[in-house]
Amino acid sequence: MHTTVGIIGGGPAGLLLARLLHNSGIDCVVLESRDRAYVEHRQRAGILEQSTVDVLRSSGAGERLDREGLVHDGIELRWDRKAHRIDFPSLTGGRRVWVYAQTEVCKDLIALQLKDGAPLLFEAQVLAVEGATANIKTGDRPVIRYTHEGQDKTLICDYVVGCDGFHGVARDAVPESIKKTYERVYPYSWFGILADVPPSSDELVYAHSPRGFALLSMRSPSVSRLYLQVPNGTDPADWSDERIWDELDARFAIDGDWTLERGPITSKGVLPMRSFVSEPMSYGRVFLAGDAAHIVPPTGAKGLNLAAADVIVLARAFANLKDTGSAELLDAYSDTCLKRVWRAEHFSYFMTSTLHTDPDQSAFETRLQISQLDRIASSPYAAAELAENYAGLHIG
Ligand code: RFL
Ligand code: PHB
Repeated sequence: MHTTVGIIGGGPAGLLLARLLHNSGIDCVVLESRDRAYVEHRQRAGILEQSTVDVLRSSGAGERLDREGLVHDGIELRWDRKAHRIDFPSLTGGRRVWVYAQTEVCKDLIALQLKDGAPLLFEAQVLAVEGATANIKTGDRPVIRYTHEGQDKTLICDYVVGCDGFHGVARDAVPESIKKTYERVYPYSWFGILADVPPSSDELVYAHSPRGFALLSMRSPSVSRLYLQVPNGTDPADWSDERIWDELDARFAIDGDWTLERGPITSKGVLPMRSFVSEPMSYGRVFLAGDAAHIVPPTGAKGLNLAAADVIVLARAFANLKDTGSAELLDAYSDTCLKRVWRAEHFSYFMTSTLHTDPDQSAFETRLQISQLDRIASSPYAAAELAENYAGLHIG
């Protein structure tokens, strides 16, 4: 089998790239190791930036998002038993964010792809990418080796895009001699729950507390998504529903009128936190996009949006190659993306380290966090810096 662009991974990055290439008349094949139900139900991100919403709409995947997505104009920060709202449109020249879960983005893109898009193979496990060469101009074609329906197969590609997440194989195509990785593993995790109860706030609430961080988010007007900072290695089985609600109550507590509504918990899971970047994001005819190239801790809600931004740049570069014969944009792909990636890495690190309590944290460091939060509440410039980063920067 031969294709122009072989895409490894059918998460948001791979599925969106396939849609954008299809719309530009460029053929591709998507190889996804999991089955369809798994990809459609994997509980992950929940916030879409304006630019992610724009690309989903313009690519034809925005219909249900426009019907069911919740538009949010701000977030609330809590600390020291106080609450402060950050208003995005007034601080960013009109930008806002959408609550629409990654599971729903994937369902919409998969439905479109199976209706009229390029081939999307589930349970196709990629073993390796072979023949990536440093020279994009040579005729050498990379080959994807994979297994499907119990057989070993090969896919010959003009280009390969690794959208196979942090644990994927595509990153191995970049030789160790030129690869540089940067990493930070955090000394805490997030314990996430879904609960059948209307969210107790119209907007997301990010809470700093002496007991650790908590986040109130949502999936719909009737489903809440909540997170608690917990020690690494926490077993969800050790947390009864009552203990979870009591801990959330304690961390969100403010002076004044506010109640956290409780309801049946339908899912529990623990998520470790990591910052990671692998440079460069391309080697010869192989490109990396999304979590395959970089990971952020979820406190800034950037993971899914970074993946979307990468594939927008990449799809534009492939379209330019098709239309003009120039590989200039493809050559610039890694540098173009890394500028935005490092900004998001910094913002995600900033949100994480400002709002969480490190197990070894000193009283001095806690006072610095409080002082930083006070500054955001008292200065429109500090608030605008947060709002711009959260609602999404235009870089690349
Ligand atoms: P994905 O979504 O990981 O998709 C990669 C896809 O590649 C497949 N795959 C392979 N296919 C074929 N052959 C192989 N050898 C393969 N190896 C892997 C996988 O099955 C998968 O379908 O990466 P992508 O597309 O780059 O999208 C990125 C986002 O998923 C990610 O940034 C965010 O979801 C991060 N993230 C969160 N971000 C937030 O902003 N808020 C969150 O609450 C949040 N929760 C999460 C998360 C990431 C998580 N992971 C990866 C551990 C919760 C979790 C559990
Ligand atoms: C979510 O709804 O899952 C969510 C929202 C905001 C974040 C992280 C996760 O920063």
